Amino acid sequence: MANPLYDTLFGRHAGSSMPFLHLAEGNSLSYDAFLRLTARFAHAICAEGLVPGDRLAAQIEKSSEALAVYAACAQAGIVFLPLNTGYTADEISYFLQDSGARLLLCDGSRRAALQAVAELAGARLMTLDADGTGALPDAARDQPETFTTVPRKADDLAALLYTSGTTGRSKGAMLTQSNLISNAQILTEYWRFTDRDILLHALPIFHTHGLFVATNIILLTGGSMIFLPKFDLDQVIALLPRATSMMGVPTFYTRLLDDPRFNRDLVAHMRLFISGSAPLLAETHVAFEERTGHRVLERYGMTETNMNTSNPYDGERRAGTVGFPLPGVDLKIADPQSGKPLPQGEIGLIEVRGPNVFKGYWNMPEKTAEELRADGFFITGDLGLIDNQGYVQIVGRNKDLIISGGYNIYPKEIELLLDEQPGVLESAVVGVPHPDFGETVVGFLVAQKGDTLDLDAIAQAASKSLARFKHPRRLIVLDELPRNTMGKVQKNVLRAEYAGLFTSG
Ligand code: MLC
Ligand code: AMP
Repeated sequence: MANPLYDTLFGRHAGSSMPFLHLAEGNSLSYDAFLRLTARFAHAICAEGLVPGDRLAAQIEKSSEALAVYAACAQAGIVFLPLNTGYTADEISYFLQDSGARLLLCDGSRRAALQAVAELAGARLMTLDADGTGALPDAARDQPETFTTVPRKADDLAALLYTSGTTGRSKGAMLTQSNLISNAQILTEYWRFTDRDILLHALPIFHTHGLFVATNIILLTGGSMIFLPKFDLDQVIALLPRATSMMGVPTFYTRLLDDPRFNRDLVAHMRLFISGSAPLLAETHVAFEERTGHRVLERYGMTETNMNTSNPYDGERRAGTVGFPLPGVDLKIADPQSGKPLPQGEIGLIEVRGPNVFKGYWNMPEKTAEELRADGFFITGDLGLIDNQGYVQIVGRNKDLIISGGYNIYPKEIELLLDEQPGVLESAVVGVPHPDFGETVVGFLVAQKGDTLDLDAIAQAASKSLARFKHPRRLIVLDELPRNTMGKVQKNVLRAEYAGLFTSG
């Protein structure tokens, strides 16, 4: 195959009049129309001087055009670097500099804010608005509707996805064509997707879940997606009767369960509900089955590895577990110190190896070596065990990570910012349980001797440089941080003490 990713997922649909995307406005886009748009975009992107292997960074709203940018990158051999639409200009600046992206695509409303950071990083800037208009579509308008697919090898990079880092510096996970293809093939089979599937797609498309898991599976099968700009409860409830399947983060399912319109009749026809990206509480699993008669299928993945495990399609989907390692994925529970495999039933670090596992972190050989063993096992940072029937259970994290509504937040990044604020001696950021987002961010501050902290000003400073989803939902001043005898801050003590902050009373 000349370009495995493009040929496997996209090229096979050339000339197909079958629907690919059903849009919120009520119209549908066929595979063929989507591929013609893709070709025009590929021409317009190459006309900006990008060559195979270059990175294209995109901070754009979800739309069929935004998805066509992903396809155009695949066709032109360009590395796709999607960015959370919530990121501030400060955050974008880092991603551009680190990746050396040649082009930044952004929404027209952000052009003024991002022009300077693009220039600083030596990237060109083009706009693509949520309604599909902008400089890129303008440049693509008169371009040919076919594009000669650029040859690529299975081991070539397809995408660079940034994950937050424990030191505060984000790391670009390098995903190859074969990482994406192999995972899409395995999941399609495991979850029995076919061309008859209509997937309700309400996830963002700047992360693995919405971009690769959901979209690549549909592309591989030739099914279609009800492609919604975001998760809007009313819209999802209105459109579920037209879908066969849905993928979501746990917040989707708890929000649906909070609404009495979400009942057995509404979803009696559905084939499959899948959950991932954050733990689905066993009580949500049980409540979901009681309400709908469906058992949510929970799976476990990461940006660096795509999907690793899944509950079975036919067998028991067990609440509180993430199922079995997928075919082709080796999973071991290792001793955190020695890395040696632990006996069944013991808790240790989850390590995975397989065709799904990424190639390493962009320009960070030391970080790569720390997390990716020479024998191919990736140290996930998740703590888990394998039960006596082979189900994997995630019991915690060995990494200081907060997952809020499916978005990852590394406390260090916020602590560094809080520590810089006037009067702050030190800070600790932890995740506490939250009824909607699963976990949410709380910042604990200690003032310098004799200082009184201006919490409004501190919150304001955080909001200037951090995406909204990372903002502490509460700032709490303490006389001192709890420490163990080694002097290490005991975040577990803070988490336990403030566990009821958002969930009780
Ligand atoms: C939005 N906000 C969030 C947030 N999302 N805050 C914390 N955590 C989040 N996840 C902000 C909004 O900006 C808003 O700010 C306020 O919180 C409330 O907004 P909302 O209207 O309630 O939020 P909404 O827009 O509905 O978004 C919530 C959500 C969304 C859960 C639908 O976050 C979402 O789609 N999450 C999915 C994330 C995802 O795809 N993760 C996959 C990662 S891949 P204000 O200013 O109004 O207060 C991965 C690998 C794998 O992990 O295994 O899949
Ligand atoms: P990300 O870096 O955004 O790809 O997030 C990956 C992390 O999400 C994993 O390391 C896990 O901690 C978490 N995660 C993903 N799926 C699940 C799940 N089903 N249950 C618990 N945690 C999950």
